[in-house]
Order: sequence, then C-alpha cells, then structure tokens
Amino acid sequence: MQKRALAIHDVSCEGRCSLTVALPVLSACGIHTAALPTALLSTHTGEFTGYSCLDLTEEMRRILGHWSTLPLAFDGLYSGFLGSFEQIRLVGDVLHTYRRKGGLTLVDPVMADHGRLYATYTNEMAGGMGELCALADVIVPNMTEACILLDKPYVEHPGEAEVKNILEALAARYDCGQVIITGVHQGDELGAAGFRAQDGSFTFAGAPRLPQVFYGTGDVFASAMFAAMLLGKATGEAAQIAVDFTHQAMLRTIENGLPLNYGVAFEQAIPGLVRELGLA
Ligand code: PXL
Repeated sequence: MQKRALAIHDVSCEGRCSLTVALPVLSACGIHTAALPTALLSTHTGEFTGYSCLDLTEEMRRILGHWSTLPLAFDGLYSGFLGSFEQIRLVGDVLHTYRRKGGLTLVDPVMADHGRLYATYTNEMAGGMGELCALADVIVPNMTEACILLDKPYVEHPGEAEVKNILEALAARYDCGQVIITGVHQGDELGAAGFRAQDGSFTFAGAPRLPQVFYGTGDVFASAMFAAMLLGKATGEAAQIAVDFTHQAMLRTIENGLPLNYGVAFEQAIPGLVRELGLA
C-alpha cells in the first residue's frame, strides 16, 4: 500500500527549505504527500533580509474546515516551521486527529539555529514548541533547539557525554520514543546523534565534515529521515541514509558553485536517496 503523509511547513518561495524540500523528497520516495502550509514567504528568514511573510493561520482553519468533511488519515505526519503562536494548538489538533493507527509523527521543532531564535519566532512560540514535541514519536532538533527545549544555555559543540545527557533529557521531558539531534560534531564527522527510549540505545550517523556553513540542511535531513522511517527503516539506518543524502547535496552545491544562502542542491542527490531506499 502506498504510504500517505502530511507535511506541515511554510512555503519559502526561494531558498530551498521547508515545503519546497519536503514535498519533492517525499514524492520521489513514492509517498503520497499532502501539504498544510503555515506561512508564505518570499525567501527563508535565515540568510536574507527584506523578505515578505504572510501568516496563514486563518487559511489553515479554512483548509481544516474543508478537510473535516473528507475521509482523510495519514500514515505519517511531519511538522516544521510555524507562522504564529496560535498554530501550535492548531497543528497539535491536526497531529492528533489525522494520524492513522500505528502512524508515525515526526516533529522538527524549527525555531532557531547557531544559538539564536529565527527572526519571526517569539519566546512564546519557542515555549509552545515543546507541546508539539510531546505529541511526537520522533523529534529532530538541532543543538540550539535542543537547548531551548531543555531551558538550558546554548552549548555549541558539547562532548559525547553531554550530547547523550541532552538526548536522554529530551526523551524524558517530552516523552518521545526517539530523539535525533542534528549538526553534531564527532571527530572529523558531522552528523546526527540519536537516542531510543525503548532500549536506552544511542546512535551516531555521520559523514565527513566540510568547511563551509550550509543553509537548509536540517530540512533536507529531516525530510529524508521521515521518508526512510515511513518506509520501514529502523531509526539508526534511516538517520545514516538521511545524513548521506544531506552530505551528497552539500557536495553537489559546492560543485555547482552556488551561493550557500539558496540552500543545498538536494535535487541532484535524489537519485542516490531513492537507490539507498531500494526503490530503484
Ligand atoms: O529551514 C528552516 C526554516 C524554514 N522556514 C523558514 C525559515 C527557516 C530557517 O531559517 O526561515 C521560513
């Protein structure tokens, strides 16, 4: 049976993040994907100034009003960047209502990076993100988001023992079966550190660290991770597939000589992802 997913993110018209990454990645993996857009922006807010931003909270209510008349349910729900504080409750209701029995909920608590909240996020919104994490099977914060979720001062590159403490603390506080922290350094590698509450096991999926600072890699990673898990891969394997996909996208970006604020060339890494997942 074809898997059915719902992706809840903004549309950043230019800059390769959120829905313009999630939809093509999930579709290429053979997953029937519906979209619930949270905001419409001219670009992402990370590396641009002067962008336009339309909060779609009211339109989401209209979309959900219509959906309530349809027989909709999803095997996988994946949320990310939100456009307003009110959307936390709204998205929480969606995660609750539209999840099929045995389904997978992945929450990316998108709100900050490099020790700072994104420009459109308030402290109130950041506080509310925890409520969504509490509804998830899997959360995939970066280190800044992990520290915010634990009310902890930001640590840029914690050691291995500290990463394990943070993973365990997140799983306990938000009652998540699996926690994956992205952007973790381990030796010469950059990757994703994971914890599985069921058996208390830790994982690390890495790839050689590149000197450049890329944009939008969190969404590329999370989209591939979500796709792999939805297609039945265990967390450790899914994380490695997603790290490799992200690494390939970064390499393609450099080869293409593109400015890094326009995101990574994940499009050209899709054939490799599809092969890794055994789909072609
Ligand atoms: O990649 C996360 C993200 C998603 N959407 C918007 C953003 C960001 C990060 O900056 O600005 C609009």
